[in-house]
Amino acid sequence: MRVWIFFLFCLAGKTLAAPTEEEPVVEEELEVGANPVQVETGEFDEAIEVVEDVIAENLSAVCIMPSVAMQERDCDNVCRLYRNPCLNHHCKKGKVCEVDDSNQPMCVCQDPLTCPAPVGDFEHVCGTDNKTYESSCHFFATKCSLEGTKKGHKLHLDYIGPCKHIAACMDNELNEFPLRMRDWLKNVLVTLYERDEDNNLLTEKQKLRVKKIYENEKRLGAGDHSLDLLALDFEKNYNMYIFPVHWQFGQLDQHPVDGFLSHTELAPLRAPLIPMEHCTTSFFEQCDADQDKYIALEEWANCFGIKEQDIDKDLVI
Ligand SMILES: [Ca+2]
Ligand SMILES: [Ca+2]
Repeated sequence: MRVWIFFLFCLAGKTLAAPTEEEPVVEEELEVGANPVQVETGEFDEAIEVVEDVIAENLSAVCIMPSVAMQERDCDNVCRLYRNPCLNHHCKKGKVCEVDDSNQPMCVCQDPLTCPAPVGDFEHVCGTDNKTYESSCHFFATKCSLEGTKKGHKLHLDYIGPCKHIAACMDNELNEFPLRMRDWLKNVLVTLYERDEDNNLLTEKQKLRVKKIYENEKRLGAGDHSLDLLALDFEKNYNMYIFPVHWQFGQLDQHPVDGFLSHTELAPLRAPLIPMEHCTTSFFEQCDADQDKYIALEEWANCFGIKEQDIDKDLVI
């Protein structure tokens, strides 16, 4: 349980209300973590193809001014010659932009040697090949070099941190996992609601739904609750858990938004969790009831004990 709480704090520190210079966040006040998806998505977009196009924008701002005396209005035309074609050309993780013979930008695999050296062990990641990579940059660069091969297709980022022995998950432990995760999802949403002063954490629709949970006096507050209490609360206040479970699915189902979670879409939630919660992999494997490698909304909801009649696609949005 302590591990779970630690995980929440780790995430909380990163994003929940991204600290600004004007408004320092006092970490001790945080009771639950941020939505991990918002925290980590950028690190795991291994299979998400970025449209490799050049956005011709604001040339005068990015060009190299050929002459100090040149008027700004003349700059655009002249600067096209000087503009770096890679400047607005985005490549997916593991690739970098290079210019071809005709000065056109293209994405090529990054040489792992060009990745920044990791600051510490915490930057290491473990691949599904059970190999430790120095950083996610090294991992994705390696994966890119294997593109088109069976090995490359099967290689995914498994979890954050160096590879280590992950204890087998016992059946009773597997049953506990959704109890705590469900409670956590609810608490994350309530905290987002409380902190959403700028209206950018939740949509109006989502806010209305969370408001009901927030104002419900029977709500079990965030804390280190026993599994018995969590189970009892789920039984008594089942309705409060329906939206949080749907909401998390919606946060993950982004590439593409199709009602299914791929391995990559699930990664932002799985990868930080696996080293601390040894049942994570078993849990998500079990969720994929038909074993098609994708977790459908129905499978997801079922994993968290949501009844079939309460599964609602509209709640995901
Ligand atoms: Ca999807
Ligand atoms: Ca499935």
